Amino acid sequence: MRVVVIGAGVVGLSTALCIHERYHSVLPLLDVKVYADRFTPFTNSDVAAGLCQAYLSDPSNPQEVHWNRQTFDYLLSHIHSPNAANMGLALISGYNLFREAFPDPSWKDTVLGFRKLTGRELDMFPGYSYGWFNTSLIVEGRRYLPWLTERLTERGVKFFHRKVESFEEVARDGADVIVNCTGVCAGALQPDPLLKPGRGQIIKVDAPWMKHFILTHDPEKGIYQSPYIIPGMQAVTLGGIFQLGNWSEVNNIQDHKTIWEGCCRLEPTLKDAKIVAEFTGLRPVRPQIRLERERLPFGSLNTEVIHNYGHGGYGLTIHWGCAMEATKLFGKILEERKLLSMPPPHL
Ligand SMILES: Cc1cc2nc3c(=O)[nH]c(=O)nc-3n(C[C@H](O)[C@H](O)[C@H](O)COP(=O)(O)OP(=O)(O)OC[C@H]3O[C@@H](n4cnc5c(N)ncnc54)[C@H](O)[C@@H]3O)c2cc1C
Ligand SMILES: *[C@@H]1O[C@H](CO)[C@@H](O)[C@H](O)[C@H]1NC(C)=O
Ligand SMILES: *[C@@H]1O[C@H](CO)[C@@H](O)[C@H](O)[C@H]1NC(C)=O
Ligand SMILES: *[C@H]1O[C@H](CO)[C@@H](O)[C@H](O)[C@H]1NC(C)=O
Repeated sequence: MRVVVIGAGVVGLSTALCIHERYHSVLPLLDVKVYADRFTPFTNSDVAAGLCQAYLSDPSNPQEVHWNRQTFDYLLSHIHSPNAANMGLALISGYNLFREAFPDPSWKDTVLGFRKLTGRELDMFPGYSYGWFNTSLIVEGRRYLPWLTERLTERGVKFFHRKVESFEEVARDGADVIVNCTGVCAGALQPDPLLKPGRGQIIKVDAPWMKHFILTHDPEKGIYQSPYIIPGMQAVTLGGIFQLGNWSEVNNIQDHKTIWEGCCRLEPTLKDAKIVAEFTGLRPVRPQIRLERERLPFGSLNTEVIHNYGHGGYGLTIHWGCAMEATKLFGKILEERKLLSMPPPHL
C-alpha cells in the first residue's frame, strides 16, 4: 500500500502522521511519502498565530464542530507532556470583544471556562461593550510543523521537494492512495470554484508583557478584519487583515498601517514594542472543508484520492479531527481492498 500525501502544511503532516500511527502495525508494507513544493517555515501554516479558535458563526457542516472539539481534546491531552514546548503548544487565556451583544459561539463548551465579560473588564477596552473570556490553546506552526516532521522521519516517512502538476503523474509513480492536502493551491490540480484565498498579513513584535489574547470582532466587516493580538511563545502576533480573493503574498504598507494603528489603539503599550518580523499568508477559504474520497481511474490504475483541504482561518484549530476523519476514509479503502491482515488463525 503506497500512500502519497501532497502538502506539508499542518494538514498534510498531521494526516500523514495519523495514518501511519493507526495502520503501520497492521499493514507491514505501508509506505507513506510526502510531496510538497514548500516546507516549514515557508507554508501558510507557518504564518498562522495558531490560536485554537473557530469562527464565531456556526459552520455549514456540523461535523466541523466535532473536529474542532477532537483537536482541542487531543492537544489538551499533550499540554503537560514534556513535548508540549517542542510542539509549540501552550494554554492561553484572553478576550473576545464586540461593540454590541453577540450570540454565544458553537465552541463555548470546547474551550475552558467560557464566560461573559464583567463591566470592570470591559472598562479596560474603551469602545467595546460586550465580550467573552476563556482559556484556549495555542499551537504554533513554526514549532509544530518541525515537530511533526521529526515524528514522521522517525517512522521512516520520506519527504520529496517537488511540485505536483497532476494527480495522474502521482498515480503513474505508483501511488495507490493520494491524500490531497494542498490548501489554497488545490484548485491548480482540480478546479474548485468554491476555494478562494483569504489573504492575511501579520506583524510579530517583541512584547513579553502581553499575556492574554485580545480579539476584536466587527460582524459587519467580517471575520478577522478588525484588530487582534495573540501572544506566542517568543513573539506577539498582531493582525486584522482578511482579503477574500487576493492572491498576493507580498507585505503591503497600507495593511501594515491598519494593523499597527488598530492594535496600538487597542493596547497602547504596544507603541514601544520592537517589530521582529512581518508575514503574509493565504487562508484556504471554502464554505466548508472538503474531506471526502474520490476514485480516479487512470487507464488500468485504480487510484483513490482523499481530499482534505479548505480549512480557512482555522486550520490549526481543526487539523487533528480532520486527520482522524481522513484516516477513517483510508481504513475504508483498506477494508474494501481486503488489505487488513487478519490475526493468524488458531490451529
Ligand atoms: C495571517 C493568518 C493567520 C492565521 N491564524 C490562524 C490561527 O490563529 N489559528 C488557526 O487555526 N488558523 C490560522 N490561520 C489559518 C491556517 O494558517 C490555515 O488554515 C492552515 O495553514 C491550512 O493548512 P494547510 O496544510 O491546508 O495549507 P498550507 O499550510 O498552505 O500547506 C499547503 C501545502 O501544500 C503544498 N502544495 C500545494 N500545492 C502543491 C502542488 N501542486 N505540488 C506540491 N505541493 C503542493 C504546499 O507546498 C504546502 O506544503 C491563519 C492564516 C493566516 C494567513
Ligand atoms: C487537491 O485539492 C486541491 C484543493 O486543495 C484541488 O484544487 C485539487 O484539484 C485536488 N487535487 C486532486 C488531484 O484532486
Ligand atoms: C492584493 O493585495 C496586494 C498587496 O497588499 C495589493 O497591492 C493589491 O492591490 C490587492 N489586490 C486586490 C485585488 O485587492
Ligand atoms: C476560548 O477558547 C477557545 C478554546 O479553543 C477558543 O476556541 C475560543 O476562540 C476562545 N474564545 C475566545 C473568545 O477567544
